[in-house]
Amino acid sequence: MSATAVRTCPLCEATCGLELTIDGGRVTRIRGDAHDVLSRGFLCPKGVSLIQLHEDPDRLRTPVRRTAGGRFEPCSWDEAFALVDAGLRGVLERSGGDRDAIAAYLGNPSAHSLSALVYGRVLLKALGTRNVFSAGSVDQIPKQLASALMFGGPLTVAVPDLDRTDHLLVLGANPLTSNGSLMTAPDVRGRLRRIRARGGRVVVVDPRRTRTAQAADEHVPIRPGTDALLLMAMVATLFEEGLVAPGRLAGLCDGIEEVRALAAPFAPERVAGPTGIPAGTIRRLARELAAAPRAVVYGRMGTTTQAFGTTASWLVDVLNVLTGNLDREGGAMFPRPATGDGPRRARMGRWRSRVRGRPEVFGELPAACLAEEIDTPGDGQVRALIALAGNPVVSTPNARRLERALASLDLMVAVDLYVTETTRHADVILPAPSLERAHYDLALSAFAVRDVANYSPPTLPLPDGMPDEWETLLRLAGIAAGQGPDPNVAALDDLVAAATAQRLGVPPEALAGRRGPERILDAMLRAGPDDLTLADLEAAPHGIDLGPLRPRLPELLSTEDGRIRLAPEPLAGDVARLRAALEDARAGTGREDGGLLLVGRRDLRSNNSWMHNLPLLVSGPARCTVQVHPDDAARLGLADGARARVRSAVGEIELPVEVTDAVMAGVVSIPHGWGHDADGVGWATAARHAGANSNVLSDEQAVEPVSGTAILNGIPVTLAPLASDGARTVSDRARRVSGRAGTAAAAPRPA
Ligand SMILES: Nc1nc2c(c(=O)[nH]1)N[C@H]1C(S)=C(S)[C@@H](COP(=O)(O)OP(=O)(O)OC[C@H]3O[C@@H](n4cnc5c(=O)[nH]c(N)nc54)[C@H](O)[C@@H]3O)O[C@H]1N2
Ligand SMILES: Nc1nc2c(c(=O)[nH]1)N[C@H]1C(S)=C(S)[C@@H](COP(=O)(O)OP(=O)(O)OC[C@H]3O[C@@H](n4cnc5c(=O)[nH]c(N)nc54)[C@H](O)[C@@H]3O)O[C@H]1N2
Ligand code: SF4
Ligand SMILES: [Mo]
Repeated sequence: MSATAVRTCPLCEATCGLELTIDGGRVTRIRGDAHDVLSRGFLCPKGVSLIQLHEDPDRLRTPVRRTAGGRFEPCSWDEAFALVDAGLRGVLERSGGDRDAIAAYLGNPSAHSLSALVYGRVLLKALGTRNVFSAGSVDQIPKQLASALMFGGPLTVAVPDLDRTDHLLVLGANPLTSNGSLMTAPDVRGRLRRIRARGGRVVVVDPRRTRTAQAADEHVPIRPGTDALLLMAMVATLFEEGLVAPGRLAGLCDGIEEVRALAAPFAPERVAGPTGIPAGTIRRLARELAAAPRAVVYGRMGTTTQAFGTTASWLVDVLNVLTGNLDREGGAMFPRPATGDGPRRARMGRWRSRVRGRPEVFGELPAACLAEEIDTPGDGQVRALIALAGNPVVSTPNARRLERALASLDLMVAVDLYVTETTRHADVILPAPSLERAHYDLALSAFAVRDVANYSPPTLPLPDGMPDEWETLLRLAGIAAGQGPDPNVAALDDLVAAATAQRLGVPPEALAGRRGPERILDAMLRAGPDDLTLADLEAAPHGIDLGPLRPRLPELLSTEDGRIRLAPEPLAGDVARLRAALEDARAGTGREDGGLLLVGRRDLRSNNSWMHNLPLLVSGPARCTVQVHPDDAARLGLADGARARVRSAVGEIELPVEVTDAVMAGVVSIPHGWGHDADGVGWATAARHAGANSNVLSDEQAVEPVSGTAILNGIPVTLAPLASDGARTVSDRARRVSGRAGTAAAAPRPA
């Protein structure tokens, strides 16, 4: 007898509803849930691959520990936690109780996990370290920071009201491939098609002709890292041509005149050369934006992880404000999550990183600083790392340095599904369940293009003896708090729940009978704006539609004076740096050296670093290639399909060339998340499709100064053909990689 279950896909920000067929305790089929209130049946190939993920023989199902021989072997949960307890005690003893000796890194999947969102925070608090790092500082922090400076809260991020806009200007985002980011919107293709069908216009600014650019009315190629120049020139055009019309926002805004003055030096004619966009096009883009009845500017990875990431993110919303499109239907709007708005005040600058002196932002330090905090001796040196759902060796800059640093740690504990490029350095890896857990998008519902609430219960029962991820995190928290290897997890959970209920003003009796993240979620829903309860969501397996986005200003503003700051410090102050960059570019620091600028890209059948072990997703031609424009290929003697060496200031990698005019001349593109040929990685399939790690090329010293976010787009590189005798074949590499966890050789580590 087969049964069906529905659950939300946890893999990307689109949060598609899935319908799973279950036969004899196994998931036998996955398709889109036609009744899901947001995704309406849409899904991508990754959603289907959850079956392979669940059944992947390489996925860890028991804890593993490193042996004296440098291999991983399975161990019991009690043994694993005892190792963690002893390890942490040792590190703290040697550091004289300095808790900064323990660092934590939180990876991307923790933003999709109810357990991690609720109990990750508890663990961080118990660790008591200021050395907290996350994938946010190789991703969206510039957008959050710009939003916080303008509107007050770290989560007060405006998202495009895709379903009602008449004009969408996209910069540095490829939602037809990524399925959207800081914009939870399943089926972006359909939503863009509908914009055009209602007479609207879609324009994409990107150095590559992406799938999104192909589906748009217009593609505007831009030289990497110059979006802030383009956006400033558009702002200058609006002022110059009398097109500034903030409407009702005028009375809520400070700094409009300051913005006029800041933008004045960036006339379209001056930025045309550096951006590669003709002045006439820039003026037209500004006029079209101003003229559209309802318009919105949206920027993502290409605008955040670059040299002017926070500036560009700020200017996106400056344009939305100046054209009267912020906080109005069809413009850039603020969702209203059913679980409440989260923290009102953004906190930053309370402490600095030990080595480089970078200020914390929202409680974390830049991931680009992690390696130096480990490998630089002195007081406060990091000696232990807890890595939760992250693969920083592949996803953060200067991978080689970070690898060496990880290998030198006294203790590394990972909570992860696999032995990865990162977790192979761990002493203990604690696995997490896959489909055997509950799901609610606590984080992503704050970025959805429509307000929805959708809870999924566990699809399958937990295997015998396997704790849920929240229990693992709480147990780690108890250990970190000094309660020994076997703290009372249920009692800790009661404490967390009681504190949450009190903070939210929810009577604890109302939550009786629940535990874990469900109890906390229930409390948040009850305290939220829609007066929902978890029982309401349980009764609505396809989700509850809470309607289209609605205006939320000024109520949502949490700046000190409750007004929008259009020209906040330190962004206004940093415009001097942008002016200097403009002067440099105009003086022609060109790329006559044959140098090229490297940008990233994503592929529909990939998800950062960790889905390359699923045959369904890696079949077909190799996708980790360096894309090169035909003119550059001809000039450098690079043939399509031949291997090339790509070199940057900090490293070099080798990979196949893909000659294509989809990238503009002077730009090359390599996807991140690859390079699975390291010894001891427990990914047999991924090792056969290893690719190369693009973050060997990114420079950990190159961070965007305002936010500390790594510059991952616009990296200067050179390319050279690889003499064929120097090239190792993919299968040579695969042979060096031993199979799965349990037998995989662990990374060598100095004594
Ligand atoms: N050059 C370059 N670098 C980039 C980017 C880029 O565009 N270019 N993009 C950046 C971005 S946007 C991001 S978000 C980061 C991602 O950076 P990371 O988050 O560090 O890396 P991921 O590849 O997402 O690795 C996630 C890990 O979590 C594990 N995992 C998956 N699900 C679970 C779970 O439920 N529980 C636990 N405990 N573990 C789980 C996986 O096995 C994997 O090891 O990469 C960044 N790096
Ligand atoms: N299939 C798939 N989906 C994913 C992921 C994945 O790895 N694979 N990762 C998920 C994650 S963690 C995230 S954060 C999102 C990211 O979602 P997106 O930001 O939509 O995805 P990217 O493909 O990184 O798009 C960035 C675009 O910026 C362009 N670009 C590079 N430099 C510049 C520049 O200087 N200026 C401009 N204007 N453009 C530039 C690149 O060519 C690229 O097309 O995707 C999520 N979804
Ligand atoms: S688009 Fe994202 S959420 Fe939807 S099925 Fe694909 S991976 Fe899952
Ligand atoms: Mo991301």
